[in-house]
Amino acid sequence: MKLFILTTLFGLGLPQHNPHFKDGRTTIVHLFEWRWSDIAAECERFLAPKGFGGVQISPPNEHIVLDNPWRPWWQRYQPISYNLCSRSGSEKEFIDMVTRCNNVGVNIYVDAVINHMCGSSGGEGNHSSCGSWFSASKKDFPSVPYSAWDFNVNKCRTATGNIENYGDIAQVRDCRLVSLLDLALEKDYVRAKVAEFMNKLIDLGVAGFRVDACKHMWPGDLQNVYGRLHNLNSTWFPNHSRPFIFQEVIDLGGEVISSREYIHLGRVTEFKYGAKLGKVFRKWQEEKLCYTRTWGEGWGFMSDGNAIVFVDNHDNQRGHGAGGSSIITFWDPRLYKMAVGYMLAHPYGVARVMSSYRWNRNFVNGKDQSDWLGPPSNINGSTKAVPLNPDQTCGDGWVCEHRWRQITNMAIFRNVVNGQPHTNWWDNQSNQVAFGRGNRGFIVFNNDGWDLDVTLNTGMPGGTYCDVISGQKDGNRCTGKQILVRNDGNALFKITYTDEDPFVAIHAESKL
Ligand code: AAO
Repeated sequence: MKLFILTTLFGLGLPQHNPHFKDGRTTIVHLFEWRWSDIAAECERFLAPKGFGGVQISPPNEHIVLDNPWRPWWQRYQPISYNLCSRSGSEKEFIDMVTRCNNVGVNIYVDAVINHMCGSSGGEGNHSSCGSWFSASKKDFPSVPYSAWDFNVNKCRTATGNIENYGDIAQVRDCRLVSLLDLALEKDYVRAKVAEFMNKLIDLGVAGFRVDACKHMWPGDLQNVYGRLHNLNSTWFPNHSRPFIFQEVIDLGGEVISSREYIHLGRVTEFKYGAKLGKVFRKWQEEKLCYTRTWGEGWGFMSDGNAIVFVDNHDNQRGHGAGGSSIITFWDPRLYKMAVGYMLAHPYGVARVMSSYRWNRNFVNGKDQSDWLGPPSNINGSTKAVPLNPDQTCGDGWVCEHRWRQITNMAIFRNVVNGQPHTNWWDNQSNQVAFGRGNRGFIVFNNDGWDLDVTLNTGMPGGTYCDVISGQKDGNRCTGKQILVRNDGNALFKITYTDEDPFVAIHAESKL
């Protein structure tokens, strides 16, 4: 417990580890491929009222535009310049989004692609989101400007110039990741250009960055770039606030580069989290939910104050990146709601919820041939708006997991129990578990193939509480299950294994 408090304080104590959430909010949502105008509206109409802390947005800078395959989502991971016009919108729309989200207390975190520019076979011309000319073969990007001098060429020792062996540290950092032209971040000029781009965003009001592909950059180079960053805009953040930095480093163990090399610089993506949680909820390899009593550092994850956690991300929900087939996504909604519910109930890490779009999957020999398909789009390739259905879910192929009642309500749960310890653990030595968060919240899961019917000590004050999974509190009644907590804190829970959602959660603000 002491260790928990210490690491939490330590983590938040490091300046670039603090997400600067407002008003006790705790959760980030990745609105993958959303347009800026839709995000601005979503901040005002949904994210702020429901207590979400911030949005991770897709890369806002100019990117390549590809015809073959047609407008893949991943074209945005191929920068052409640092102009702020992308598939999600113009600079004007970007500024409007940041302003409107900040004004309602929702932070914006930018996905910063600073390791590379476009692929080496990206051609020459104006196939870019703002129409800027570039030449991949000449490594010429006049809109930055970068020229051939600004890329790692002679430093890379592989015959192809690409990363061929993840066991060779220098190769991973000095050669091209999937042929993407690798910026020479050791050069003062490149560092200055990258920092100028990030500072422009900071000055406009963003709260921080998801830094893409950090494994492929030397920690010292990143430290130099981060050291050049401005403090956050004091219109919306306290004076002297440092930008929140969370770094994408895929470390499932067993590779020469470890996430530990980056934790002094900012938080790091804990990829083991979703990979393991997937195995637990799928009951693969003898995993059981009861083993998660020690979830967090006890499972070999990085320390709490350094971690950003997620059940799936935009890569591994479609077979890119890492984690493999254990990753649970919206395609398995029942398991997904439980896994996200577990993450949001548990105190470990800064949590990020994924918000996706549907695509037509096409598996051939276990591999999805359509994993490249971009967001719902119009004939001309422009991204579609996110329309709302009468029941407040999203239409036109946008999944909006963050609007699923169970997930929204668990994001609220996380806010209500913020700062409370993990308490009152119970398990049946199988896949039925329960735990509390001090006297502010309690959650019970039944992922076994039989019913749960048990009286548990919730640690909560006596009273009648609304389950926020099967429904929620609506005035002075519950729209779903009702849980009676006796004055001694005990309550009877019944969850049949056929329940639509076999878990129950109550918290201080769901009390009648
Ligand atoms: C596209 C095409 C390429 C083409 C390129 C250039 O697909 O064929 O060559 O354009 O023309 C995204 C897409 C890419 C796309 C790229 C650019 O995913 O398909 O390439 O945009 O448009 C590595 C990196 C990690 C990266 C991940 C995808 O370390 O940083 O690959 N993620 C980020 C973004 C991602 C983006 C980029 C980076 C590039 O989130 O969306 O790419 O900006 C091991 C290593 C990992 C490595 C994976 C790659 O993982 O550890 O570091 O990730 O391999 O597969 C087990 C192991 C695990 C291993 C895993 C592999 O689980 O335990 O360690 O297997 O599956």
